[in-house]
Amino acid sequence: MTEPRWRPAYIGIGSNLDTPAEQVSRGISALATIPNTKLMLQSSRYVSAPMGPADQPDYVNAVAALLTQLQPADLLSELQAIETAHGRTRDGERWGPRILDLDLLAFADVILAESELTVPHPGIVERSFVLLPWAEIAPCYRVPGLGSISDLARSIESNESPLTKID
Ligand code: A4P
Ligand code: MG
Repeated sequence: MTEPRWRPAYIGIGSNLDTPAEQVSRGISALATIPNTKLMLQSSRYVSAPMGPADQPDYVNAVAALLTQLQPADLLSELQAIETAHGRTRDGERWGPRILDLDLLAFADVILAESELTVPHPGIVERSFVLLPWAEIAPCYRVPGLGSISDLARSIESNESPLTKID
């Protein structure tokens, strides 16, 4: 279901398998093909050590800003279809390695707390690999219930393991 107004949505892109930097770029290109949706901005790509199980390769992450006429659940379905088309399987361990992970970080001023879709994404506040790229493209966006991206990014910068910008 679509509606006339265009609302912002922010997508976290991550990969740590099969040339992750390229997977992230391909994932971002695929976002531009979602119906009734425009890719507005994309951050640089960053490398970081894995959060969670340490016996997996480093991750490459980025954040993209969309404008969409889709409902949040329909946008999530589109993201999952892109993950599957890019070879993502869902039988791995929690926080285990993956070819392409597309998380819906936030959707306009929407707050949802369902297992199929929780927005804002619950991991935002402790993840520098989300907040630092997001701050590049949307520092003034206020995450519903949490505050501005620039404030959230500033509060995590000092106590998190480093990110390396690759472009
Ligand atoms: N779901 C609920 N809310 C959302 C949302 N906002 N966005 C549901 C996306 N999905 C959402 O997702 C599991 C279920 O969550 C879906 O069925 C969906 O309906 P998934 O993508 O299959 O599972 P996952 O990604 O393995 O789990 P999870 O807990 O989302 O993992 P994360 O949080 O994505 O973490 N380290 C670094 N450095 N960089 C990373 O990107 N990523 C992870 C994965 C671990 N360590 C990392 C990184
Ligand atoms: Mg995920």
